Amino acid sequence: MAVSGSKCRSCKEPAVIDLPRHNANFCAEHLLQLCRRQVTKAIEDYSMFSPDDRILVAVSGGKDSLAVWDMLVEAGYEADGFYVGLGIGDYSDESGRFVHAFAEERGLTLLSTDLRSDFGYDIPTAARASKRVPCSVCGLSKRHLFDKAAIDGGYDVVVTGHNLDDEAAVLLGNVLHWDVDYLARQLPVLEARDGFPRKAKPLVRLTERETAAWCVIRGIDYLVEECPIAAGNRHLHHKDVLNAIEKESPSTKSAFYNNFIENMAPLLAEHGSVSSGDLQHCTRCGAPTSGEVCAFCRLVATASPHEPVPVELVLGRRGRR
Ligand code: Q46
Ligand code: ZN
Ligand code: ZN
Repeated sequence: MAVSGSKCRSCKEPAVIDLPRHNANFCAEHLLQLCRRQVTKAIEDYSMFSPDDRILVAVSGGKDSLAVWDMLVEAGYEADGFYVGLGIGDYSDESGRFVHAFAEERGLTLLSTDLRSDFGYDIPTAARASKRVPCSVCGLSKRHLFDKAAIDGGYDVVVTGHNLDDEAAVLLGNVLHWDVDYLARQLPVLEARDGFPRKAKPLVRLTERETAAWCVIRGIDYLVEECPIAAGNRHLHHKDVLNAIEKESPSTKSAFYNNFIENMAPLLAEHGSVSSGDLQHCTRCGAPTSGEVCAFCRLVATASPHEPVPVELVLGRRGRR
């Protein structure tokens, strides 16, 4: 990570990272300071939460979710973690170990659930049983379980580790398809409504390179390996496209995302505020749903009787997060 011969913009000591989008290099301490400032700005600008709020951080074992949990705890917020065991072979076993080690070493509260032990299925099996792409059943499962854990535990907000690269890639995908419903809801914070908790993404002003640097400097061990069934995920392709543009024209990525949030999102606000209709309680789990039984309970009913499918059988399929 060291940048030979270059100096930190703030203190002129040797730099450890160059950030072309800021047209500057930074030492370890000033990189941490930059990350803290950007996260504080995101929390304040978008009114994500206040110091009195109880926060539930969705943690996966990757750099972003552990970094955001670390940043919030360091800043004095009351933040607990929540981990979902997805049953994606060795990848899930490893990610669980990183999350548990992080929480134990710091004495933090970690809630967790496991799809296979608690609901009788895993992501490869659910994908096969429902004939859907893995990322679709995975996203549905995680959203439902994050929401339920937050509501049941009396948390004020669910925080996820989505960073600028993630959000810009999703935005590009939504723009390429002019998917107005998704665009209207692609915000750094979504207010609680219809029985769903508030959701916030404090890392939207940081790139994944910056969150990785945060973890290295802070001594956070995280799972470097990507999810094996993300291969072919179109968001990964969109990330590559944006990185190629960014290389030629630094700070385009942040301008693309930030100007959308500033200039376009307000125009879409009315579209996004349309209520999801008459929601009732799922007759099986009580979650808000437009039908009698929610999508998660329907997935459990389809996937849990199915014979377990090994992760190798779903490798390389296209997915959508
Ligand atoms: S874990 Fe799940 Fe991601 Fe793997 S199956 Fe797709 S959504 S890529 S964040
Ligand atoms: Zn410095
Ligand atoms: Zn349900």
